Amino acid sequence: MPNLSHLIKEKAIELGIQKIGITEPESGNKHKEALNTWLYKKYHASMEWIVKRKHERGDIFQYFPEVQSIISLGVNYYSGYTQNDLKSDYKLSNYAWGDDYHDSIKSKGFHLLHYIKEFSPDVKGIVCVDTSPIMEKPIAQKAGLGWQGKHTNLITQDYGSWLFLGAILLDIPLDYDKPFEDDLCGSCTACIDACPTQALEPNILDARKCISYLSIEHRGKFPQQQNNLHDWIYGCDICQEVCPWNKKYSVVTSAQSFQPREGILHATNQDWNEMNEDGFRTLFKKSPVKRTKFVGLKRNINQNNINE
Ligand code: B12
Ligand code: SF4
Ligand code: SF4
Repeated sequence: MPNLSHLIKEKAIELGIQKIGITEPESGNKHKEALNTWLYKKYHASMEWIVKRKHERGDIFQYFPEVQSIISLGVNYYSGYTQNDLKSDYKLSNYAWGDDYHDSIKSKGFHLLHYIKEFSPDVKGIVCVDTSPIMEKPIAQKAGLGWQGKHTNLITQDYGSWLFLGAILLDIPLDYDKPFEDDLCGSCTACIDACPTQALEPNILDARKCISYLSIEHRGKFPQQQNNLHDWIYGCDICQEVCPWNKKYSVVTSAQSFQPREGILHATNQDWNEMNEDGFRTLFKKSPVKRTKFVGLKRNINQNNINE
């Protein structure tokens, strides 16, 4: 009979998870230090929720003391469309064109946990997708999925970086995979050069300057020196669009739920400008765009109009 780690990987593929790796948790590592430095430099902008739970985010044992294994998951969301396929001049990040990934990946994670319980009924597990206080990118690197590019996102050799990440924390030991040791960015600096707001230093992002932060997480008016969203009304994909790994290795996902909604593809500038709260609610039902709320999206559209 194959061992549990092997069965988990087979089941994950069956569930539509393209990348999976298992790693042993460790505390007091270099990522904790990097997180603290990042926070000290105020690169987190107004994301106080990161500061509040920094001890857990920097040390997984503070979050789940019994953890013995971390299963890292990667799900491909590349739809095959580009920003040029949107009718309007406004741009909306491709991760938000379809259904909310938090729901679909959580559901896959819970299926997998349920499956593990068939073999190990007393196992304690936590399914994490984005919102748990853990560092999903360094975990994925340690579990062998790929490396953190200079734009800081996790890149894989077979899908590029258009992947959502998640993790399952378990209180049982499993077979651990080798970390991904190579940095396959080489001498490339395309992401750093293309970022219109100079938000990137190699491998480090200053969220205060990042359009993704400003358009999604920032609340209220924009600071004077950071009010150019460069046509983006939700998120920003520039540093990933220019990455040679995405240009060469993106694979169109088979998940229908990540395909762009018709209402997003076909909306004109006028449609965006005239959108009311009901229209927002209908178009973005079960979409990640809900995070910014109607007022946030309107603010972003208006700001782009001012800067035109
Ligand atoms: C906070 C957050 C943001 C913030 C800050 C982003 C950031 N880079 O930290 C904002 C709002 C800006 C953001 C934007 C986006 N995000 Co976000 N975000 C997160 C979140 C919740 C936490 C990330 C975190 O811990 N940041 C803290 C910093 C310190 O961590 P770090 O980036 O890993 O930093 C490392 C490096 O700086 C490194 N380092 C420091 N010095 C050096 C030097 C060298 C030489 C090296 C090699 C490394 C190194 O050390 C740090 C630790 O390893 C994660 C989910 C999660 N729970 O992990 C999603 C997550 C990272 N986001 C995600 C996505 C999709 C995005 C966007 C692409 C969305 C969009 N299109 O608009 C953008 C990408 C912007 C970008 N270039 O990073 C995905 C990334 C998937 C992937 N393939 O990597 C995640 C994993 C969510 C998910 N579950 O899928 N995000
Ligand atoms: S998401 Fe956009 S603004 Fe943020 S670092 Fe990447 S290119 Fe720059
Ligand atoms: S654009 Fe170049 S430097 Fe940036 S992440 Fe991709 S390969 Fe690395």
